[in-house]
Amino acid sequence: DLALAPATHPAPVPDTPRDERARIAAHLLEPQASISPRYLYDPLGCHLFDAITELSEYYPTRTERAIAQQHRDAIAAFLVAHVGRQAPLVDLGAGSCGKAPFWFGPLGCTDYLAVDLAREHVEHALLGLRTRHPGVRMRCVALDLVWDLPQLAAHVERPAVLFYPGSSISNFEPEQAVRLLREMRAVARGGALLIGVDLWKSAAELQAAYDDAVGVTAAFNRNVLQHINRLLGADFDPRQWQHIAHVDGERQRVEMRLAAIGAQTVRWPGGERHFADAEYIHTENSYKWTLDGFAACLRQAGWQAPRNWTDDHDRFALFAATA
Ligand code: AVJ
Repeated sequence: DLALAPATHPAPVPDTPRDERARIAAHLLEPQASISPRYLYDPLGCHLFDAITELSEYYPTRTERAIAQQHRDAIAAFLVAHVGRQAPLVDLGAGSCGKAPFWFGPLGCTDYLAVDLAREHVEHALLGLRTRHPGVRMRCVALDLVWDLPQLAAHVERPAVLFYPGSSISNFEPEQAVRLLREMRAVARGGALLIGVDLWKSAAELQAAYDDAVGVTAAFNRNVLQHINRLLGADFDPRQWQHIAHVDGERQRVEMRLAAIGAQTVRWPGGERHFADAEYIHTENSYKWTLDGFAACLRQAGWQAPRNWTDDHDRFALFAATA
């Protein structure tokens, strides 16, 4: 039946900038294939990450919240002593703006700047926040922290508190973390920093947190392949890839990987990559710091008087420092 014969048209070219497609393809073609963790966060990926933060095994989110609640007054006192009350609060990677409002009261915040790549997501969150905090002026700046952080300085007029929670800094190599922290210091205009940092702990705890029993993290990781399929026009079959959380004690990081279940070839317009059985794609690093190690990292980036607050098990730390 001719009507049912497959059409032989070229694969549609996806609506992704050419250089971005080239970058994604180049990383897939490296001897050690990789996908940038930024691609974990398409709309479904954002929901899956929110689900991760609810998992009993995933300690960072709830531990950070507990530290903030327990040490709110001391942390606020440290920051206010340096920047005074009513300093602008700059939320880096604001997302749903779920964490910053906790600090509006303690810091006497009247000016909130939410910074995130996903402008629409943030604008939506700000709609609800504005009615609950009528005294706080709220703005959104859409930019990529990795490449365009220095541009943020143009939006900050006076000494500010920079807020970088959730151990997002974990995704960066230590040298890159120092570079970003140095750029943050320039944005703070003599202000201060409040940053959440995940700490090194037993391999068993890390393994459980990054390979949970229900498989939410596995879904989060495999979903990156769907996202790449859309961006690149690739034909990854997520069913053929296994989630692996690899704890690297030497580098003090957890690596997320996707390992091929059986040999397979992945194709996209203009390229293809063969994967042997069990060959893996590296999708994320999550660096774990020590208290001393991160204090040294802050100082190296020019931040002064670093202080930290932790939970009873030293699982996670909130650090504050002055510019
Ligand atoms: C958002 C980078 C802090 O490393 O814990 C969670 C991302 N990956 N589970 C982390 C993540 C797998 C998360 N960060």
